[in-house]
Amino acid sequence: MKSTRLIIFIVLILIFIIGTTIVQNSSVIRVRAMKNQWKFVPDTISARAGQSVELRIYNEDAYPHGFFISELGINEILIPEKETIIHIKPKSSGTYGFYCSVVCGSGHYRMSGRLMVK
Ligand SMILES: [Cu+2]
Repeated sequence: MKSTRLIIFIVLILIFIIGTTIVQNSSVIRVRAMKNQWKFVPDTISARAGQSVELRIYNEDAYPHGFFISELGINEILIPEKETIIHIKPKSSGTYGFYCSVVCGSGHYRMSGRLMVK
């Protein structure tokens, strides 16, 4: 009976340690689509190859934008005045451009940035 409790205790400790490690390996990057400016801020973000990243992109505008990274197969709609969460895990290092993929107005074609993967 005592050994059963000890095993349960050890398993709980292991779950806690593994859970903490997973959380530390996934980083959060916050980006804003700036109101009426057709730009992402920051427009340069970075990550490590093989690392899971949670992109939290808040669209300040009252109309939708898009978030497109060709090489990673990402193309999401950024809902107006809401945060959109996108999970990425770039496998190899390099510079990946990201772009708005919804024709959103006069500044649409300059609405871009880059993801630097080391
Ligand atoms: Cu656009």
